[in-house]
Amino acid sequence: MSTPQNVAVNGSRLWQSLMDMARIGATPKGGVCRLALTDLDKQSRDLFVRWCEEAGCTVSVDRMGNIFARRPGRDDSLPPVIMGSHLDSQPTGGKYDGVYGVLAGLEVVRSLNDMNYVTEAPVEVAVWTNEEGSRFAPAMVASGVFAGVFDLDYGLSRADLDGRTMGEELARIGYAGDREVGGRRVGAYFEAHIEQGPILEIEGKTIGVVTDCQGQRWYEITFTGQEAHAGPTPMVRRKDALLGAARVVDAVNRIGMKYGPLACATVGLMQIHPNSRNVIPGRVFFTVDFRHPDDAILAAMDGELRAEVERIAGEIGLESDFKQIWYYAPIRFDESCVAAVRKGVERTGHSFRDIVSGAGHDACYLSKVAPTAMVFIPCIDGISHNEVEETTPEWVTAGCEVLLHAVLDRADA
Ligand code: HGY
Ligand code: MN
Ligand code: MN
Ligand code: MN
Repeated sequence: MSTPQNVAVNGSRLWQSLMDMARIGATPKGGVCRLALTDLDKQSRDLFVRWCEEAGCTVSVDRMGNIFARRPGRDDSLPPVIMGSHLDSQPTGGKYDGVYGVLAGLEVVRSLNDMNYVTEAPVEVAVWTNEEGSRFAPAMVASGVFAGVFDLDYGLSRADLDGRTMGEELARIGYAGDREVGGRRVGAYFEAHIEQGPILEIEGKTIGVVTDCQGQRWYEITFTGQEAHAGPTPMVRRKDALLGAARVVDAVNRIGMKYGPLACATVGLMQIHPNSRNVIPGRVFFTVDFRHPDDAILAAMDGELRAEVERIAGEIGLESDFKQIWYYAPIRFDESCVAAVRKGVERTGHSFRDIVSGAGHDACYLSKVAPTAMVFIPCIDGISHNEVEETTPEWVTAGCEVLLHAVLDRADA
């Protein structure tokens, strides 16, 4: 099937949709706070569904709240080519993380409508629930259920720090769908996303052809010592849980630096109990996020962390509860889909480079059930997971053009 001639996307329409969506959960510094399954997430979902129905799609929701907007193909029995990403954000998130992939997918549908072009296979735009893993851990849990990595009960039982589960919150916001999660054939999956790092911008490249995604390990650690009075308690008699956590934070950084420059090691969340100025902390809960593109190095980092946690807890006399709550190995994306992205780059003439994704994406799990690839565009100063996250209308348009060509290549294969 030959690709239609006048293939184009409407970049200003896409940019306007991004700005309209960014009003939902807008923060004073120009970012968004739309945590998964909050009322603001619901508002963004409702807006997306309305736009898709206006574009002639039929919309369905599965039991993990994943949304699928379907545009029929000439042969509707073929497995769909799906584009997608996520609408949930970090607490101090940006306007483009996730949203760009969702709305670039919608722009592809709108552009196919403008061209009056019907692809051979159906195309769908997907919104995956809780990609960020900020409110509910782990990240990417709903695309993980879709890919059969997690079972449905596990997904629905993920709870936030207040004990509210994803199942309860999906029902509360009206997105506990009736469709089974996954278990269906997908022709191909493409995710457009901002790079969330500095490489493309530094090298002056417009498109990142994403060949791989690094692996991750997430941990939850609880140190328990003894609350005591900050005044009369001698230093040598203390069981200070926060001292232990602080030493592990330093150890995490040392492990990251040791295995750098590709290693990433972060402590991002910490709860101190009782969190009072004049009480020696008796209990501290904190998280560790390790990443590396080489699984063996990720395993070595894991081993060093476990040894350090045990040593530090022993030195201070703390009880330690150490859990690895999430792991996925580095991902290599599908050759035929990466080739489709390359074709999009050739046809549009945009500058490009191959790139490994530092961030995790729903595409990592979709790659287990469908040929999958990603398209990156630069973001200003490589900053993301920050309210100042920014990109340009030119880059947004370029990435969507490449996405359109890649989708046509697979949907008309
Ligand atoms: O953490 C990540 O890589 C993604 O933003 N959830
Ligand atoms: Mn994202
Ligand atoms: Mn993110
Ligand atoms: Mn993602």
